Amino acid sequence: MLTKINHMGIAVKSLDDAIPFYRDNLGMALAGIEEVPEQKVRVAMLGVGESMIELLEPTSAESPVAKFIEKNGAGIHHIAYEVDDIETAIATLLAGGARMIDETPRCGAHGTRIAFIHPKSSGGVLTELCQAGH
Ligand code: CMX
Repeated sequence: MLTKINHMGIAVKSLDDAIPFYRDNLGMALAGIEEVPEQKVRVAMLGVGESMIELLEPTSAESPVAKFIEKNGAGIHHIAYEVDDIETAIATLLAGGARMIDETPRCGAHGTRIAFIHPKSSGGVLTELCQAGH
């Protein structure tokens, strides 16, 4: 069902403050910066091998990322696995009793379709399914 780790999401207060460490100190390639209004975040994708790091900056106090930072501070927010067929993956997880935040896919960054599994169903790790855009 899962084909690889697509990205790790890291909550940051400010992309401008966070990007230089990843780009300049760790030497990752900055693939792009994009606002995802539906998720109330601005994201920067940085490449590492065949995977990505997604830095997440909240654009509103109502953003799930703003709430996460308020409670935990900046840090690892979620892991995203790539799937070939997100509808089938969601159906399989629901059939297995998992609690889905999204029972239908929604739009993620860079044309992806995404769905989140509730951390209470996945050992306290917010988990994202991610299907590449067509
Ligand atoms: N990782 C692990 N646990 C998390 C979490 C995270 N990122 N965010 C919240 N939680 C925990 C909370 O700490 C809380 O735990 P306790 O009950 O033990 O205190 C629990 O989840 C439920 O919290 P809640 O108050 O019911 O719900 P929240 O309002 O905090 O929302 C969540 C939590 C996961 C449902 C919400 O953040 C969500 O819908 N996330 C999915 C969307 C998202 O995160 N978008 C941003 C990224 C977008 C992108 O990648 O493009």
